[in-house]
Amino acid sequence: MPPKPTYRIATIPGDGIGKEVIPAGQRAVEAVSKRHGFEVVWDEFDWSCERFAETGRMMPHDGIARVRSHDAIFLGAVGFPGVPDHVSLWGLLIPLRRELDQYANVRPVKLLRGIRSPLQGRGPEDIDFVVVRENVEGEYSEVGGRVYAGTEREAAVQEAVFTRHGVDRIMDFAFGLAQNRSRRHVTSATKSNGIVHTMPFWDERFRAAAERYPAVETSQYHIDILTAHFVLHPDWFDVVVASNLFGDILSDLGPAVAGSIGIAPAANINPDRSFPSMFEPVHGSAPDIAGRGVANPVGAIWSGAMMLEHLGHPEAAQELEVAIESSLGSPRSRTRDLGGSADTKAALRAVLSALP
Ligand code: GGG
Repeated sequence: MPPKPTYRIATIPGDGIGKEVIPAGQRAVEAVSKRHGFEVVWDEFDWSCERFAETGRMMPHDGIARVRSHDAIFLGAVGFPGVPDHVSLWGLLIPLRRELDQYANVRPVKLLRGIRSPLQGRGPEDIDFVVVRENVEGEYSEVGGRVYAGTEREAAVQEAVFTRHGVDRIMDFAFGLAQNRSRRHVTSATKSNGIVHTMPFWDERFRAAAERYPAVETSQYHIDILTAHFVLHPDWFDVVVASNLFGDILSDLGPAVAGSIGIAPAANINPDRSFPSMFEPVHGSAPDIAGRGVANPVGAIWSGAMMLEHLGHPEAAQELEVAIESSLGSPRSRTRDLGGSADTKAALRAVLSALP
């Protein structure tokens, strides 16, 4: 008998509810791994704001080298009161995404059966799209600085960086994804009326990509009206391609119209597979509910499903997604953000017991 494939996954629970939802995601992945004949070995790293308080660093100097040869990374949440948010993000999440060249952040938005959208009259057939966020450049940039700090003349300058290489490859990723979906449509998020250099360039590269994918239909909207369309016409969208900042904002708004950010998954993908990809729920560390055992584990479990798909186990991933959806049918299996009464453990148990 051939040996079972074994995957080494680096887990970084991180901060706040990350520590509560990642163990739930691990249990769910293990449950399907048995049925699908592969094994998962977890290496846990305590990189977090707590570690920062003890050592002055979110992760050790050689942190990237320590996770570079894993098959994937499973991350919880980053950020906690006491450490400035830009310090925690630039000390952990952003270096991981950049140094492992995870340039495509894929964030599905789907209204699952059993969940009520806050939008009146909208059902699962109306909300099913994917936000593809450029993940390693754009508005998230270290270029800039402060001058005349602490004086009346103080000024802060922040440069956005959009390269042809970076924009073209995220466009190709988004169009490639759309080409394999039934609706074959890509919407670009822009702001080329106000942002006078980078966004007209983004639009130009979007048009160039559209020519390479004649089977895919396109639309583009300025980000301001696009947010309104997310609420008023979520059924217009299939794949939405956006810069780093716009994609971050849209991928919180999207899950909100699909019922809760607590269920939203994300994959930070290195498409050429020269580095491990990283899977994380979209939500943050939620300090207001951390430590109470009431966080929604679905975002982490669904991110685990995306990881299994990436590792080459689409059937296992599909089983998990179906189990998530069927578990959400009963209010007793849903956490409070979804109007239910379950705690994290009960919500996990419901997913596990919905597996075949
Ligand atoms: N699990 C995702 C997380 O912790 N996100 C924190 C956050 O603020 N991220 C900002 C970003 O993704 O750009």
